[in-house]
Amino acid sequence: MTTMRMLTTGIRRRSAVSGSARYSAAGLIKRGITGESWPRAWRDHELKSSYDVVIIGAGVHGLAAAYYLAANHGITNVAVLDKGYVGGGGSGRNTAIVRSNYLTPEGVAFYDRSLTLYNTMAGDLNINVMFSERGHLTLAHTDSALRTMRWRAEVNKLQGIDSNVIGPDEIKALTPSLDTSANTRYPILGALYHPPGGTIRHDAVNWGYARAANALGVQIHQNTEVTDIVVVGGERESGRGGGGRVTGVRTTRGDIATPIVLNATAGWASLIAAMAGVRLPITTHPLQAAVTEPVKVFLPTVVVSGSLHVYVSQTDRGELVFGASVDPFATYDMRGSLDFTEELAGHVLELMPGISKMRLLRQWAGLCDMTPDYSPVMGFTPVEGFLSDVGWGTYGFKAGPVSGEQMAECIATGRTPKLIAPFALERFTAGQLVGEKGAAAVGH
Ligand code: PYC
Repeated sequence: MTTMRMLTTGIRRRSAVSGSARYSAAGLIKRGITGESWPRAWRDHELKSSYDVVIIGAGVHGLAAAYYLAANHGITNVAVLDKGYVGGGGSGRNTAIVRSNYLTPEGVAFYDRSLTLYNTMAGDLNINVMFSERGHLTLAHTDSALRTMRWRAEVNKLQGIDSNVIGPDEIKALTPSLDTSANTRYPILGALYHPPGGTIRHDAVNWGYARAANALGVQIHQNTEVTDIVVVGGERESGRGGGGRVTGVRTTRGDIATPIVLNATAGWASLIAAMAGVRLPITTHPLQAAVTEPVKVFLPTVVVSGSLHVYVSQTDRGELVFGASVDPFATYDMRGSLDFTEELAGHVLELMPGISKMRLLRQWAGLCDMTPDYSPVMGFTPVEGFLSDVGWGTYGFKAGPVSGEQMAECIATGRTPKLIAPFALERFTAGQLVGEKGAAAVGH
């Protein structure tokens, strides 16, 4: 394996933005008084002809990987390429929910590390990420759903995660606007309650990582589309993804030589992997979301109903943000649809009939790369120097920090960290799936 070990100068944590006077409270007051504008959070650069690491995708995963490469491993000759803009893909289109109440021990440990990083992010990156640890309720409307919630609670508790099953009275006390009466089509029988879950401002997370990575010397190249990945040796032409070694990438702004390419894309992950001759077990589906007009705060928790295919939370601005399951067909199209809105509104009103007068303001969609076991594909691939951090389904945002941290370690040491070992591509041939479907936010 090509590794970056030779490039590291030992593990160290650096942050060029924390404590920087440019972003201090005094700086904020000064700018408020003088009207002076803020410095650019990240700079534009000419594309260099070579980098030690090229990361494809300037979303939370790619930016976090770049940041941790620089901050934890001293690897700064890194380019993050994106065909669009920073956080313009799934990282800016999600519903900003974070949690670690997964179903498998592997999933729980992994997402818990992400939550830990989210907890310290405001200080680490010196940016207000508006983390709101408001508690997360996954409602159960059937006996089988309740059984899954109990199962998850036990797996969670074994790993020290705060997560337990509560009944309708406790649910009502936590979230009075929910209809917990027995007179509904699908009465609420109980819920998995996960107090550490909540929401965080997704744009601030993207910008925080971008700014911090840039301050440490990483180059972020927006509007720079990768058109091919150069692999020498191997069997790329045969389409079997056998071997070979990465030597560079071709982009719409020129060619780059590099020994390491990290695929940190969402929506286009299988197309990028195919450029290196790697086949991924992924199908891509749109996921729609919607937001209402702002109203006074009344919904104190995140509410998810797998049976009704809906999750909802209220932003600090007062809007309700809703999501559902992915559209049931594979496409790269990101248009919203009236079908979705109608269905979503119907299900939300079954949960909270009191909000029937609220108006929907807008809806949007993002792309989700779904794997057969609802877990990601992380780590090395059969092509030397080509690594993957993909297959994030509808749960990619919450995994951004830990994925960046672990992929940076993987690249820097040339070894697969324990936390991501279960998510290797080989699991699909070895038959060792990490089945997380029961812990996806909604049924898919
Ligand atoms: O898995 O918690 C989740 C989630 C929320 C929105 C989409 N997925």
